[in-house]
Parts: sequence; C-alpha cells; structure tokens
Amino acid sequence: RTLGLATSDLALLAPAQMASAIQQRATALGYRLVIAMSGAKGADVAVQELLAQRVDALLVNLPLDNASASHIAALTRPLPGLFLDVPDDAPVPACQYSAETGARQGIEHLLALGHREIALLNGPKASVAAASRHQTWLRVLAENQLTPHRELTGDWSAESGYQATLSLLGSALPTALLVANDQMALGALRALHQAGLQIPAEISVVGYDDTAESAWYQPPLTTVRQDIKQLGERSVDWLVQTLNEEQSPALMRPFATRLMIRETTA
Ligand code: IPT
Repeated sequence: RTLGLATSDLALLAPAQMASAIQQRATALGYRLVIAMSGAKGADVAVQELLAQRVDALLVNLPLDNASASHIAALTRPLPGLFLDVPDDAPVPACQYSAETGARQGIEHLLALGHREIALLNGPKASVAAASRHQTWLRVLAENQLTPHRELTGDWSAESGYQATLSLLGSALPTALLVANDQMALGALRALHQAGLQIPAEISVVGYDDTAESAWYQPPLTTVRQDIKQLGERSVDWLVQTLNEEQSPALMRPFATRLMIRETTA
C-alpha cells in the first residue's frame, strides 16, 4: 500500500526533516511513500500528482487556510487525508504543533528576561502558521503594553533572515530579535556577527522549529521546539490506523511545543 505526501519546498529544513521522519515511519510499517513537492505549482497540482499515482491515503504538509484545506479535502475524498500545516481550528483532520503556544513561549521567555525592545522577524505572508505566530507575538506584547521595536519579514530562508537583519543595523538596535524560524535566525546571527555584536550580551535571538542543526549554531540557538520526528511518526500512525479502520482514531489536538533555552538569550 502507498501513502502520499504533498509537501512544501524540501530545500527548507523543517519540511525536509518532516519528510524524512514520515518516510522512515512509513517504511517501518511496510508502506511505500510517494512525495510530491508543491513549489510554485500549487497545492492542487501536487495533490493531483499523488492521486494519479494511486496512493491509498495522503499527508498534506502545505500551508493552507481553512477554505483551501476544505477544497483539498474534497479533492481527495474518499481517501483518508491528514493535514500538517493548517489553522488550529481547521475543518479537516490535522496533526501539528500549536503555533499559538509556540509563539507565546518564545516571546514570554524574552519578556521574563526583561526585554522590552523586541524586533520581530516574521515568516512569509502566505503562511497561515507564520501569520498565527506573528499575531500571537503582537497579542502578548499588547498584554504587556508593548509594541514591536521593528517588524521585518523574510521567506523562511537563512538568506532572507540575513538581509532583513542587515536592515535593522542602521538605527537604534532592539535588545532582542524574535524570529519566526531557525533558518532565518541563522542568517540573522551572521548579520549580527558581521556587525561585531555580542550575542547574547548585546542582543538576544530566539528562533522557532528546533530543526536538527539549531543546537549547532554559533552560539547554540534558543528556540521553540516542534518535535518533527514525533510529528512524522504520529501522523503516519494515525493515517495507517484510519486506513485499516482498526478503530477510528481520536481526533488529534495540536501538540505543545517546548522552549529550548540555549545560548542566544540573556
Ligand atoms: C514551518 C516551519 O516552522 C518553517 O520553518 C518553514 O519550514 C515552513 O514550515 C515551511 O512551510 S512548520 C509548518 C508545519 C507550520
């Protein structure tokens, strides 16, 4: 039997590590996995490619809002499908970490350290998860009578994090930079190092994801952990159970992220 995975760009570390975990679990359970990467061609095309290969069930790791998720679910019916990147209240079965819990952990860590001048480096506009992390940051800042020092946007890549952070350097610096993913934080660290800034003495940095490399950044990155291996395993298990109708598995609640305090915050 064959499972299909429609995924966002595998040049990005989080989806790549997710695909790896999914592949390993599928193989261990005796399933084949076919992968369709969406890229510019869009969710519909990627999902159609999987259907054309006669998959028995689908995992969809594409950023989708509720309307698009419903549309894709209709397209794949009656095959079981599980979504990995949709809003917490999506009208489809989902397996994911709560963006709200995660974003709150990152910013509350900075506030607890006494930071008040916090710049935000947001993810791309098209990502619902990025928007939800951003909204939560703004809400927690507002709860503390604060507004962002600056708001920057990247496209999830290290390069975009580097460029955005360069634009921060000309004027008064924040004491902390809160970043929507670890790859952009990697680029941010490089820009800050180049400017001769001490991390975390002069500026703190917090990431999001805790992909496998993040503990190896210089300094090791403080970040919000989404356990990607666990997510991959649980999503395959749920799908296989549904497929075999052993029992109808309980609907999953969003998992809770964990703050990993390393050496980029003080
Ligand atoms: C999200 C990652 O946090 C981000 O780093 C980027 O890789 C993005 O995926 C790609 O779509 S995780 C997602 C399941 C919300």
